[in-house]
Amino acid sequence: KLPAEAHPLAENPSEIASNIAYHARYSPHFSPIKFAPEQAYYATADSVRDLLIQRWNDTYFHFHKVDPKQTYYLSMEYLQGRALINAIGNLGVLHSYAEALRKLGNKLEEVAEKEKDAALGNGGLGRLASCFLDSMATLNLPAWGYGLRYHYGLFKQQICGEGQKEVAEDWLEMLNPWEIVRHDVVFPVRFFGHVEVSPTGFRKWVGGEVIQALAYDVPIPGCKTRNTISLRLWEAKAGSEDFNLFQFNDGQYESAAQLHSKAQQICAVLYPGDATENGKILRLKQQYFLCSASLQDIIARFKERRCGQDQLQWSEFPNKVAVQMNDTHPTLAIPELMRILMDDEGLGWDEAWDITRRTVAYTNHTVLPEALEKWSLAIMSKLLPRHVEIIEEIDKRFMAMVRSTRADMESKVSSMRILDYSNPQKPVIRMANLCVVSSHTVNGVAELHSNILKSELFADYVSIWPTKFQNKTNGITSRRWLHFCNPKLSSIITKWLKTDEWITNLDLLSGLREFADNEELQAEWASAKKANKCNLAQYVSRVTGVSINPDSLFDIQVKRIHEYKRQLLNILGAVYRYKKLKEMSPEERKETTPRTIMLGGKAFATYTNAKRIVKLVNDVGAVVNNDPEVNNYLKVVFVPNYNVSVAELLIPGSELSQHISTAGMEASGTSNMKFALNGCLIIGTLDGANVEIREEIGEENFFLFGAKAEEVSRLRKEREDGLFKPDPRFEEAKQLIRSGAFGGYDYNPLLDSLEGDTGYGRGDYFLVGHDFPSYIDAQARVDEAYKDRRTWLKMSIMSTAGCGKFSSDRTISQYAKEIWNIEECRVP
Ligand code: DL6
Repeated sequence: KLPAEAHPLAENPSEIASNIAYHARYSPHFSPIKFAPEQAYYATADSVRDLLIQRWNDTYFHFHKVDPKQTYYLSMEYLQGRALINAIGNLGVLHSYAEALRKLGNKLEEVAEKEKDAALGNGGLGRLASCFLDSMATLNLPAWGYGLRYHYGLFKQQICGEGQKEVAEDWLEMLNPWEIVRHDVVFPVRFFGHVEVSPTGFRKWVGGEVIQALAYDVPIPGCKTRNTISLRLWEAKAGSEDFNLFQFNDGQYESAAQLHSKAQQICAVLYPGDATENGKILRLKQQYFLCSASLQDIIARFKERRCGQDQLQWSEFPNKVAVQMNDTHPTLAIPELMRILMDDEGLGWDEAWDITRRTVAYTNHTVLPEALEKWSLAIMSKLLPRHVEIIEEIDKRFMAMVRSTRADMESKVSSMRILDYSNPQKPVIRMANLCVVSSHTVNGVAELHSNILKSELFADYVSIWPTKFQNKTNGITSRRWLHFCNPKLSSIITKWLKTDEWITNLDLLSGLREFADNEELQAEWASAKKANKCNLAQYVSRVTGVSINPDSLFDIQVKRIHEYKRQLLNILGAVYRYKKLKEMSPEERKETTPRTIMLGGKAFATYTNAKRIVKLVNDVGAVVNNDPEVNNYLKVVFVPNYNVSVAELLIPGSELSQHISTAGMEASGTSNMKFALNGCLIIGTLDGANVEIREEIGEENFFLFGAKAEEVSRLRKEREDGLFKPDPRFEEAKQLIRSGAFGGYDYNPLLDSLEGDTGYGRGDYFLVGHDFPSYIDAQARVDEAYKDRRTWLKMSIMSTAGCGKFSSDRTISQYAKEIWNIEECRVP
């Protein structure tokens, strides 16, 4: 029986329980018969929303009154995960809610599990955006996130006999209690059409199809503050006037609602396939939809805050607005801002360009050539004819500037310019070049990556604009990635540091160093880890049916499946380990360190080799886990459907994690930071943020192997020239797979991609063969180190203690000071 209803802003457990009961009764989403965890989840979320809304409104009004310079973060991806624990944790009412639910006969963890992950992203780039929002709110920064409200986020991964199967993930199926639709915030977004020129030469984009962008806002509560900012997700809609009632009544149902169906396509799916021209147009539509709606909104706010002024001072705009483009996906913000300023607001080119340049900044997240976006000029001209004129003008002026100021760079102009006519039949627009030319600041996401940008990818631009390029090493939020997901370790840290201030000042973790040798701390640390491992073992058994030994070393690699991330190196290592175990006597086996190797991650649906890797891991697991001779010493498990919530379970239970990309290829990585923060040791290459993590935690606490970034091109050349001599251990591992030991699937094409001389693939472009022996040696060092429990625990404590730098609060403070020039605006 539910208790009587209470005040919506209740903060003590009894009142909260009544408030949850109120929502169960008066905002029901289910039949009024039971109050099982699912019903309890929706009623609890509604109750938390009551707490959030007042703070959210206060924040909005405070920003409106103070009118500070604001940052707008434009991203096609956000990997928010679940919101409930994060919200009540940041609001400081987690224990009260747990108690309230207990009074109602439910457990908070079970209720929280009913929430679907908001997976509006693919991997690190989207999760970074979500960590950044948490930090912006916590640091009281005047900031907003903008994105798209995809109906189907990242697919659900199922594992079957053929390997990975993708299933649509309908995260909005049962209503999203964390969003509020703002029916008053709607902007028209045009596609196709043509440019009209007036007799005075004024250019205007007209015709085509016009879709409405409708705002859905998601609250982002800061930790230990009232500030609650917004993530505004755009939904595409057609109006009732676009519905042709005459045609409908005439039985022409499809054509009657044509624009509605076009609108629906825009936000239907995250990363729709782009192999066809239709697919390409749809992706470009998504990007433009985000940019246009967001900029119209930003400009409307700029005007609203100046209403009553005689004349708008457009030169003030960059003093009030910072737009950060999360990779090149929102690049169209540049020509869109130019278009609005010139065509709608009547500014001249020079003024519009000055404003645009002072407003936008660009973060690069990859150096992989295939991930650097290029759009066909033909497609862009069809969809966005006015923007193409603007892009062509930017390109023309850029070339003229280089030629007039840097005659010595004439030979570089064709590779630096925005338009690429190297194939005159199919010219393309290079989005990264457009970003670099138009932004006031360009940044990489770890020191090594930013240096590669400066010395290789963007080197020519550096010689023109030496101060434009910066580094902003990525970070993660300590709230979600330690305090909430690992409450046991969090309490131990608070106890030993005698404060919980570390949650918002992660540098304080360094205070753990002085206790790293302390036996009492080590015992508590070990017991938290053991409890987390047992929890993880239960989960693995539930989702895979494989039972794993919580006393074995838990070794985890979870991330998108990609050849450069080298899950193949991991699985070849596992195969080698299996072979060696098989060759040992039973006595010898008993001397080894038992291991459970877990891999997880999604392969892009059309990426064949990545899907083969997923299948191989599963096939190897099926043999190893069922081999009674070795399965006490080795298990190989593929954890399906890796997402934020699964990561929150895996990371606290990890002891070793693999960050083993070919050096120079992983821009930063952020899961490396999450694992290290949770006391997990890293085996890794000198790549991305691994370099800085190793510096911070101490090289003695990091299992390093592999080629260095500066050696990679020479090694590739040697490989090409047939000078590479493979290590016999590498050959053994491949041979065992080729022999069919792991089932009848033909893995030869996958393994051939690791050979230099078959003409297949890129001839071990990712240097798996070169790094294999040093990887196996590093794994042997891991096995030895694990046998010495006290040393291992000390290394684990030192890892956590060294992670202060990797707080996204630090990263965001640096963006605020060094790129956005914005300041704290705390709600009183
Ligand atoms: O910066 C966030 C994240 C990095 O940690 C990863 O190293 C990097 O691979 C990822 N980049 C992308 C690139 N996508 N595009 N375009 O996801 O960014």
